[in-house]
Amino acid sequence: MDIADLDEQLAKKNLQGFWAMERSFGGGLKPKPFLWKWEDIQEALDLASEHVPMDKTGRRAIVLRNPTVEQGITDTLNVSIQLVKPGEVAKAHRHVASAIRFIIQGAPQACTIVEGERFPMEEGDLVTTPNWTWHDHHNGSDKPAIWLDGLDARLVRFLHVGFSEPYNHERQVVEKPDGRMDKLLGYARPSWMKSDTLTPPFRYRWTDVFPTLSALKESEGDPFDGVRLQYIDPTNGGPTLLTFSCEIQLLRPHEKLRPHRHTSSVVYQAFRGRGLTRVEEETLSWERKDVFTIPPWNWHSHENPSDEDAILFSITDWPALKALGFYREEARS
Ligand code: GTQ
Ligand code: FE2
Repeated sequence: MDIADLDEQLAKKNLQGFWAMERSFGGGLKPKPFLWKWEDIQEALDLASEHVPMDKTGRRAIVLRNPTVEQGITDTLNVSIQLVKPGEVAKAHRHVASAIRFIIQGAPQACTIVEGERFPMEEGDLVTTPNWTWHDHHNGSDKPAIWLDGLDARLVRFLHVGFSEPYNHERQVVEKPDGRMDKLLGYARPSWMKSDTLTPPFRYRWTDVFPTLSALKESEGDPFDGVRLQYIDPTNGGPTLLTFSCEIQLLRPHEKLRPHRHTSSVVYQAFRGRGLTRVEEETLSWERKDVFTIPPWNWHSHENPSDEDAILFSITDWPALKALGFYREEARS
């Protein structure tokens, strides 16, 4: 019997010789870097705003579709840009996938209600809706509310753990006072309370984050990521969420950072200014609000060739990779 005959016989019994397996790492599609220009996203939002009613899906979101991954933007993360018109409600639900909102255009009257508490959404704020927390979005302002949604939905789907549930009303009752979570997670904490969520929902105000970033402007910073902050889980000082981390970095005028690579994927949105990110053979040239992605184990480096500060917001799956023992990084010597 030759090996081809054996392979055929094994296949009939749903068996396969190890010698016949696809041996390349990962196989299939190889994720590539990709950049979306804000003007294309804005145009899509304008069209969706005109033609897609909120009751169509309950979320008016434009998904950033990286053609080199099976779905979504990386093999673990999903990113969309969501728009809620004045007076609209994106109805309440919850799911295993954790989500974050990084606000592109907001107002004090726009908010996400998470677990019965209002979290206002103003430009530059980050609001989390962690694993299995109820959430609905409202826009009580007179301009569209627009934000970047980041979710670990790709990872969740791969593992077939995508439980989700609609709420029994369009909106949650606001049963907690504004700013409750801020107070509970301050420097002095109630000794008797136990959290009823895996990770607390939280609003990281831009007006708190920006002063920290500015105060560190003269410091050396990280050789690869410059002056970078991580949004921490206030209950344990760990990453923003169990599966992914949110980060923000400032690139000073004419700053050129060193190249490195890591097994985690990153999705960036330019929040202020412009710059260049070299990824393997490509140069991604980004301006305000553009979104781009760096795949695992791709050499990359950032540069701000302009005379103004540049600020990059990012989400990255290193917490999931570290938890599983899959995280590695390497600096170019
Ligand atoms: O706003 O709850 O972009 O559940 C994808 C899934 C947004 C949301 C998305 C979601 C949401
Ligand atoms: Fe959701």
